[in-house]
Amino acid sequence: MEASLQPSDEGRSSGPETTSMNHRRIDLMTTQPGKSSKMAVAVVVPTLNERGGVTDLIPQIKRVLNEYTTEIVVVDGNSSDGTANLAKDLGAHVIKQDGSGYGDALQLGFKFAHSALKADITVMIDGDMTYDPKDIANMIDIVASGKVDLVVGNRFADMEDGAMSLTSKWGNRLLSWFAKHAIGIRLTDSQCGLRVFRTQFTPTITRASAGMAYATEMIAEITQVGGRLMELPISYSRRVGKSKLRPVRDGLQILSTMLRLARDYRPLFLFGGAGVTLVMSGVVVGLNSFYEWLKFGYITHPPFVVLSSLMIVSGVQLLSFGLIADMIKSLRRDFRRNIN
Ligand SMILES: Nc1nc2c(ncn2[C@@H]2O[C@H](COP(=O)(O)OP(=O)(O)OP(=O)(O)O)[C@@H](O)[C@H]2O)c(=O)[nH]1
Ligand SMILES: [Mg+2]
Repeated sequence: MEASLQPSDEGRSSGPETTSMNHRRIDLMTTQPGKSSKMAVAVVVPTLNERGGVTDLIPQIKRVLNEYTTEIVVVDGNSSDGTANLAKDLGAHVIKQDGSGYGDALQLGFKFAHSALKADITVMIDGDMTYDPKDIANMIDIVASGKVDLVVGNRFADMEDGAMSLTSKWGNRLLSWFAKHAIGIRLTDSQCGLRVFRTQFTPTITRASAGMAYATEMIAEITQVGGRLMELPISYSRRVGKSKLRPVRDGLQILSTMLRLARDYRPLFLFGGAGVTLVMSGVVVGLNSFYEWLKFGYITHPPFVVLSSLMIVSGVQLLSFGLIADMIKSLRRDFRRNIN
């Protein structure tokens, strides 16, 4: 993934006096070397019937982040088990989601953290107690150091037996492999739901998909505008309550989102790769006919020649399209760079 544009400073909190948070703050390094400022942290938790998880999660977050100025934002998808009221009683801000979907909930929470809370750092974490809140502090410190803009957890580093089904494990591996090659996201665990980022990126990541594919889009959008990415080993446990993931449907949706991102951000890889594959397949299909023509002067199966020619011509066209799309992408990037 190319780092083309500088991250926007829009919406960045300018200091404690401009924020509505009024808890105790600690000094953390800002992105400007040598200058320290007080930073506020917002933890966004999407929930859909996660009463069991939220019961422990909110007190634990408060405990492990007590050194920070922390606000917890629970975005509830109209749970029927009383999650919203419980979260409110435990001291979280509760936003009720009008629409539905994991991505939609996160984007609502991020907007609230950015506009209403004016947080400097935003954390996202599932409400099902699969992630250990103790991992958050490390991630915050890395972002606060100013060297990285987004830290993503790697669940494969320390996973409890049975925390992820075999299908999900392989599905996640496949999606991460595809994200690496098609979009340039170099992560072992591109779908991990525990992340910490600088809130100033919020406007860049809040016009995206409503579903589970948002996890990939969020990383792609941040890195596309020059955000620096890092992966950190974290622990991952069995969830409390029922899963909301629909492995096949969500997996296919994530794959199709990745294809769209590849079209926009890596057209040469997508169209060029498909073009080269088609040309090579066309050559293989036509090889026998070519041999016959050379050796005997006639061809026994003319349809193979037609098919081979069609494949080679289409492949060259796809490759050319990839080159043109790549040129347009570069021009667009230069144009945006000039505007900024
Ligand atoms: N507000 C809201 N939250 C959602 C929605 N769908 C899922 N969530 C929450 O998003 C988080 C992630 O969903 P999970 O079911 O844990 O999905 P997962 O982590 O991929 O899968 P498992 O943890 O293995 O079941 C959980 O806290 C869910 O409650 C939704 O439509 N709206
Ligand atoms: Mg989960």
